[in-house]
Amino acid sequence: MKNEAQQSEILAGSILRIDLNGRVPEDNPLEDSYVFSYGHRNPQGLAWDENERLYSSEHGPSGHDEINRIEAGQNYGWLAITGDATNTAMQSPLFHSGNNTWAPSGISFHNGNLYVTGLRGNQLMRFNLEKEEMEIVFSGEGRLRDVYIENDNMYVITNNRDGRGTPGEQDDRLLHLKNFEVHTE
Ligand SMILES: [Ca+2]
Repeated sequence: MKNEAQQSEILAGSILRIDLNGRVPEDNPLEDSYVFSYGHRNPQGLAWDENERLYSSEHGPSGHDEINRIEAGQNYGWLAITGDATNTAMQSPLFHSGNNTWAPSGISFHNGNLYVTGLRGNQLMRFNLEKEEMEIVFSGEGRLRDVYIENDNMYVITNNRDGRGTPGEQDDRLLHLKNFEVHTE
């Protein structure tokens, strides 16, 4: 089972691209295949920037969670490489968590930044793609599952009732963050 992510003809361990009628798009990288990229361990979130470049968040085996830029037909390394390891035939992540755990889930792009919710990390992270910096912009509400941004309004949903969290009486909740910069505990 573990080697399936390295086999581009197998759907497991892949990011798929499917048209709205369920067919394989003609310009997919592999002929007659839904596979858009492979070598993934556990992708959780996808988002596009204003130039239609695709990014993903991905859970590592223990730490080594990843943020990747996804390009057609590329191999993202699992389980041959993790963290800073490189292989000329594989793509290394833009960011990884080292020995920390982000458990990154939903992601959203806004103004040059990728916003990423964390489950076990209990935080909303902002990755500046140009400066290659990560900072925590929001925490204190437990496990966060997804983030959505529209017209300078940011929304996150908690995920404290999934059996792994410590839910409060009102969980789970949809939170409206009126100022991206504030409320870090
Ligand atoms: Ca990888």
